[in-house]
Amino acid sequence: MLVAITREVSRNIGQCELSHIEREAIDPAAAAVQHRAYEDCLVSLGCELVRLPEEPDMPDAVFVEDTAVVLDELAIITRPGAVSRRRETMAVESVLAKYRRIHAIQTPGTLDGGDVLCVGRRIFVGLSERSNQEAITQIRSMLEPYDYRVEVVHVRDCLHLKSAVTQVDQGSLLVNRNWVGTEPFAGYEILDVDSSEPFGANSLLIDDVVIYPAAYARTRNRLEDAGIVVRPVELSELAKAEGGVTCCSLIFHG
Ligand code: CIR
Repeated sequence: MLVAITREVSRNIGQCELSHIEREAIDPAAAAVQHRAYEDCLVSLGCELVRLPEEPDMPDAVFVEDTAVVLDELAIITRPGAVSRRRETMAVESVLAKYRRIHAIQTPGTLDGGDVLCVGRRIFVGLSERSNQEAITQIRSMLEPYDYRVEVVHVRDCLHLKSAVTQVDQGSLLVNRNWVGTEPFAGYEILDVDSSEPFGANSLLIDDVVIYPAAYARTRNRLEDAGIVVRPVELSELAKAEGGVTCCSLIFHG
């Protein structure tokens, strides 16, 4: 059974961190409606939801992906790169402790889960504005005993590794080459986002279905032309907080 941890949209999401887009007014109620539809989509694909309550003083808490990395053998609680987000990990750790042995990134390491792309036994970790080499060294010592290969990937001009690259089927990755080089991903088929949709590389693969933002119709056509089954979701309001489809859940085998 798949479990999906989610967290309700903060009423103060308008005070979220922003790095690469201009601040626009965010309607928390509209964001919550979109988030609910996203959760419904997860349920329709077989996930059992564990919903954490809204946190007025944690504007970015809906983006639970950044608080942990969950593998079959263990969970790593992150130490988010943005100081304002550090307290978000506590509630997520309480849930994950029921399912996994817990490890945690220690200071001076910083890591956002959005920088960790797991493809089978290969764990690609983005060296980004949020995640540093110290955290990568810690992850390596946590995971190599379990036979994972941890690989560093440099990202530029975007928030996280998974802003630039995600998995869309067993052997294929969806990539924005302006934000990440493809050299670390030799051996995978590379699908490029449409150049007019730079934020379109963030997709969420569940079994053999890709949850994907409705806004990126051209890239979606490319995915469908490649035989990939796509479930569009409207996430325009959360996109104003620099959020995408991976960042709103933590999905793992329960
Ligand atoms: C932040 O800057 O931390 C949030 N406003 C957005 C986080 C998005 N997280 C993700 O894509 N994994």
